[in-house]
Amino acid sequence: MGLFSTKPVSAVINQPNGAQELTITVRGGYSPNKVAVKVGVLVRLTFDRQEEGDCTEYVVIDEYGINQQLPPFAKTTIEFTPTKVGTVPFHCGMGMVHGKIIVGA
Ligand SMILES: [Cu+2]
Repeated sequence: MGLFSTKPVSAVINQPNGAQELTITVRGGYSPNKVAVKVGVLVRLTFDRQEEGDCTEYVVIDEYGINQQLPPFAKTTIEFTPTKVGTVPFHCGMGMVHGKIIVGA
């Protein structure tokens, strides 16, 4: 576990072009690891992966069928539109590091 994995952080997302956009740093965890979004609006998350190795090579959002490879030292963007209010967990391919997307009305 790394530098960013201990303290939960909430983040407000900007909405340029009608989308909810945020960059999440990936280095020993996700920073921020708690993200607040609105239901029914496109979410565009850019994972800025600042490390290599197996742990964070994939990011998985089971609820939206996302299992995305994150090349080391590169930015990778995923998109989905949350369809219901609640908490959507995401995690690395091994289920070792975790984050949450809090979907609100
Ligand atoms: Cu892992």
